[in-house]
Amino acid sequence: MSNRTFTMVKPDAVANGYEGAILEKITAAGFRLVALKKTRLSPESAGAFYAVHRERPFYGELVEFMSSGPIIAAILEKDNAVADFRTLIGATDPAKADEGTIRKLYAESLGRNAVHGSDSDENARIEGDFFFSGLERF
Ligand code: DAT
Ligand code: MG
Repeated sequence: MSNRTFTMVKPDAVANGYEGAILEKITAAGFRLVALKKTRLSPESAGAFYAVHRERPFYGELVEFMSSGPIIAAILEKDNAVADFRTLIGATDPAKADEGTIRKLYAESLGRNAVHGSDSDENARIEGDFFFSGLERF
């Protein structure tokens, strides 16, 4: 089991002014920031990042949303990082997310759900590599 995961604060949460509150919740939960940047995805790069979902009916909406404004990307480190971070963010649909989770607190809707969290160690590595070079990790 790897001790790293990858996250994005999505365009809705950045636009709504929650980036600081979300990063505070992440570090307060014991995750160390290995790498961190504010950036913006082009439609092409958002489409590539979410290519696994390209046959899903919401893919076009997802790509449009994820390229609609700046995001925060980060690699996080903690024991059991992938599973513990999924617990911290809550269910994909904020209406179904547990009280106190980041999506419950800060997400707008199923499609605009404030944060991304990797779903496996392998995807955490692939997604971190998508955004960060080795020299950007500390
Ligand atoms: P998660 O982000 O919890 O890993 P996912 O990988 O199944 O969820 O989907 C990726 C993103 O796509 C999700 O964060 C929000 C969006 N999405 C998922 N299901 C959706 C749906 N039924 N309608 C609209 N957007 C959806
Ligand atoms: Mg996912």
